[in-house]
Amino acid sequence: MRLTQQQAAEYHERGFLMLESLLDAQEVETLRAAFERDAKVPGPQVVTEDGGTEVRAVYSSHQRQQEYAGLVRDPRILAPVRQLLCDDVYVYQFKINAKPPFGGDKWAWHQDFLAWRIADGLPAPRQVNIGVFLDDVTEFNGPVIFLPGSHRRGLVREGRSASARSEQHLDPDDISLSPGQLAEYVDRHGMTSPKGPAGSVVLFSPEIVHGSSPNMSPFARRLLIATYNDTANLPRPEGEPRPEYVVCRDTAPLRPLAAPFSQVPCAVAS
Ligand code: HL5
Ligand code: SIN
Ligand code: MN
Repeated sequence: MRLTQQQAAEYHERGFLMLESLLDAQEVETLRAAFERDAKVPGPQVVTEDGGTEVRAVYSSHQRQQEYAGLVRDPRILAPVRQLLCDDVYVYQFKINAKPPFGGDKWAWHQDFLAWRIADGLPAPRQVNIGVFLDDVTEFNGPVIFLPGSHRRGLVREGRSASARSEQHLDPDDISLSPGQLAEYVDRHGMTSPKGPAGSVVLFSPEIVHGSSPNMSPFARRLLIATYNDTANLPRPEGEPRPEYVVCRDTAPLRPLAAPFSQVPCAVAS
């Protein structure tokens, strides 16, 4: 379950690391079915595409679906995260970005940590994101694009824009890099988009510049993103904290399951 020294070095150097086909086809099926169920649960945790009814994102499914409660504690995922960050981590945020066929919109160029510093008073970028491919990710269905090494230059931008695209969460549109900033960053770092079969997992830094294009293909691109935070780095919101679906309140350190989530049932916490 441990990353090799070379893999850990690659994560720190490039700001992301791809683990191809970490989960098997049966597990992917289980996770997709759980998403289909969870996307039907009404509530503010479901974000729809602008002017439509299609699902753009669903938050905090790990609090409602046992497959996801298990997945975030799965040793194949939690062990590498603890290795890269520290032993005591919890899930700060959990979302599935659905990017439906023929119209899943873009996710603007941004750095996650800026969002969490502004919105939640998160002290330090002591997080690791995991992106789990629930569909095959190709050049056609809007893969996430990373600027390798951009996480090592701190935050590019300061604040958020005056108008909010969504009230439910902070959409990357509100904190996106300007065209000039992006051009300079791409000139220096280039762009790359990890692609691979469903069940692949990409670990990525909260400071790496990333974004993705709209999906004009007939294929969905459901991407699960769980963000782990160091338990010694709890958010300190200035005013009212954001809702629990977007900033998880259970900050108890997670312990890895004894076996893959598909082999050990894991009760949902709440
Ligand atoms: N939607 C997230 C939030 O916390 C922020 C984005 O990719 C993470 C920028 O509201
Ligand atoms: C995000 O960074 O939250 C969105 C990335 C994506 O789903 O393409
Ligand atoms: Mn992001």
